[in-house]
Amino acid sequence: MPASLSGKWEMISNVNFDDYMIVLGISASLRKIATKLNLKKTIERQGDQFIIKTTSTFRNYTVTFKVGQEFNEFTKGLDNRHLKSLVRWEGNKLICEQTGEKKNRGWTHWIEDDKLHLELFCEGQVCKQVYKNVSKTR
Ligand code: ECB
Repeated sequence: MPASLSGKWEMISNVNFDDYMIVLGISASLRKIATKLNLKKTIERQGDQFIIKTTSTFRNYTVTFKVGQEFNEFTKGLDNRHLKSLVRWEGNKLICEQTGEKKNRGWTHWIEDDKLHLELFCEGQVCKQVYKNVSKTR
């Protein structure tokens, strides 16, 4: 079993988020707000189902899926696109491929040095975020 992604996490670094949002077509005014946010993640596992909540003072986004099972994703409040998404394990990395209008889109999560790492990628841009654990118990 790969290192557990479950728990509460708070962002400590965020590199190239603006360029990732630009390729998604996010407006300058929205990007200005978004780049200032301190994002948090809550990752829960219920059986073979994952629930990933991304929260902030501005907007929240939740995705629920089963590993290996394609699902319809609507990125409500983000770029508002409809995607066919598929999450799989590759070694200790949880990888999501998001098929839709934008090419080579998805994300990868893994644990390294007790930190939650996330790469958000789209059309050649990669945003790299690192989160520290803020769970009460882990
Ligand atoms: C939910 C807080 C983000 C609010 C930003 C608002 C507007 C910007 C619009 C689009 C930017 C694209 C992505 C925002 C970044 C984070 C949101 C979730 C990214 C994501 O797909 O996370 C995955 C992996 O943890 C689970 O959904």
